[in-house]
Amino acid sequence: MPVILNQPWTLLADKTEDYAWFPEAASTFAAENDWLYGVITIVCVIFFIPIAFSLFYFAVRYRKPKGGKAESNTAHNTPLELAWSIGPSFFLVGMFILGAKAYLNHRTVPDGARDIKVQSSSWNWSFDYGGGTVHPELHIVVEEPTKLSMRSTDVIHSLFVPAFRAKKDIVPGRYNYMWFEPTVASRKVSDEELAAAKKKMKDLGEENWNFDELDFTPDGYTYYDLYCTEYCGLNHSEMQTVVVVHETQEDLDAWIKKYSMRGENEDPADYGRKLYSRRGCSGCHSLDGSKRVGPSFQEVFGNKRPLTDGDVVVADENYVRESILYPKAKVSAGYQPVMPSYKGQLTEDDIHSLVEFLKEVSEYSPAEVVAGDPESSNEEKPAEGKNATDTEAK
Ligand code: HEC
Ligand SMILES: [Cu+2]
Repeated sequence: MPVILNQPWTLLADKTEDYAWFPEAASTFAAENDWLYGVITIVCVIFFIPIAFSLFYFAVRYRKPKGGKAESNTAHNTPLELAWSIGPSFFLVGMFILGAKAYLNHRTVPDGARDIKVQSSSWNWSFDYGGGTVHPELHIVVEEPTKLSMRSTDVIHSLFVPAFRAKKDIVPGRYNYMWFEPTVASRKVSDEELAAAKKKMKDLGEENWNFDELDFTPDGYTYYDLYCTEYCGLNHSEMQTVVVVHETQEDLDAWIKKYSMRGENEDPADYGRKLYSRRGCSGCHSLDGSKRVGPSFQEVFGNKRPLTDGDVVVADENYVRESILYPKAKVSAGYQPVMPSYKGQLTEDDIHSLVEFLKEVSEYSPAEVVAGDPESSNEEKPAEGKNATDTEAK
């Protein structure tokens, strides 16, 4: 028998979470924040109802018929005025004190908090765990205070983890920080469940992991949402990632190690593909030829690229390297110079892997200059011809 007939309340129980006042509470801030929010809401309602009611009541009660003569005003009622000024101010001062205490708690990082460097850019998050490990997911340890040292490379972003009740703006040109202490660890899903999900993603041909559909990460951990809550341009709503809370420091260290660098026998192009999604290139560069904020990688390597200053260059290894380290040195025609520099953030091996990956995904079309250069000649062969055979061989 379907559950709904057998035990209808279980259906409701499953749903209550969806309609709850607040998202799940998973940090030391949550209880106090929610309580204070509740108190302030109740105070507001207590005042709002009698005020709104009196407004309508008096409007009706003292209505005069058309053409009636207006009565003279009563100018003062001192006891009444004192009562309605002093009475509510107690509530206001009380709310201020409670709010200020909570705010100071949010701003006072406890000693010994683990420091993670956060870089935000339109529309990516990257978390630096030290030792060259950078990843778009935030991974921390349960019951350990964590500090985020945050900066933005372009516009104002704001980091928000609803389950932690923690949120802070990130302003370009200065560091900002926040902290929190998670109280509920992520769960690890079974290997079978993870394998099934991986297969499904592969069958669907998903380029990236589909977080809307799956409530765990590609490493099999359940997660909390983290997103940008400051409108920061076109794809602002997609500037989201996840927080995974590890049970132990050892578990986190193992995870960090897994992402620290290219595996010993790992093919550079395969690793480049990982960096492509891990380091945020995928937010601006597609692989299927469609134009995002930047040109599709399908059309880059080996092709003639028109620049905004009218020059045309062939996208060889050095050009790609320069584009990654000094994106503003040569700007592709038809695009804004908004790519962040990855100088100091990618190792030479990372760049090499990205170059190999670009070679793999690029479609070589010697006949045309992709963004349309009026003087493009159809005969001239680009210097980097190797890629042509690469692509044809497939
Ligand atoms: C915020 C969006 C953004 C991100 C993130 C980004 N790029 Fe770009 N990229 C652009 C834009 C826009 C251009 C074109 C303008 C220019 O040349 O600077 C570009 C240009 C390039 C070019 C030159 C392409 C051409 O037309 O010849 C390469 C190569 C490149 N990016 C590689 C990367 C790699 C590798 C990453 C990740 C490590 C990355 N980009 C991340 C926006 C981005
Ligand atoms: Cu943002």
